[in-house]
Amino acid sequence: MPTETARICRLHWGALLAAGLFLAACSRGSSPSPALRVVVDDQSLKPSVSSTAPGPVRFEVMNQGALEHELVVLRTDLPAAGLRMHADEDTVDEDASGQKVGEIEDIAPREQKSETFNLAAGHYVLFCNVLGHYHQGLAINFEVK
Ligand SMILES: [Cu+2]
Repeated sequence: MPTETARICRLHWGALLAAGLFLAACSRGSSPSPALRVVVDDQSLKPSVSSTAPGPVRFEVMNQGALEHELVVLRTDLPAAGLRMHADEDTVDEDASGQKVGEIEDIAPREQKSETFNLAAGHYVLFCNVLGHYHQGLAINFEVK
């Protein structure tokens, strides 16, 4: 029954192809951007881990405070407590302090916002640059290595 054999062969090839696509999808899925949860409230900004590997990192920022916040991802040689301030002393001078890699703005209370940023190895500071919030403690060191 040559036609039946051919049909079964096609089925097998179909199954193999499907399995191959599935494996390809799985191997892609096995190395997704690692998620980094960051909880912000009105006195602190806390990432779920203090370091991560270089590459794309998905920041999932949850605002548990009563005020609106933001997340700035700054690559810098400065420590979290030593960023350069604008003359008003209420906001960080981002350009003078380092290189901004990403920012998630306008995160309302109880809101979660997510974005993926590509991080090279180095020292970073994660902070909120809403007026006065840096001095309220919303800044923390973060390492990519
Ligand atoms: Cu803030």
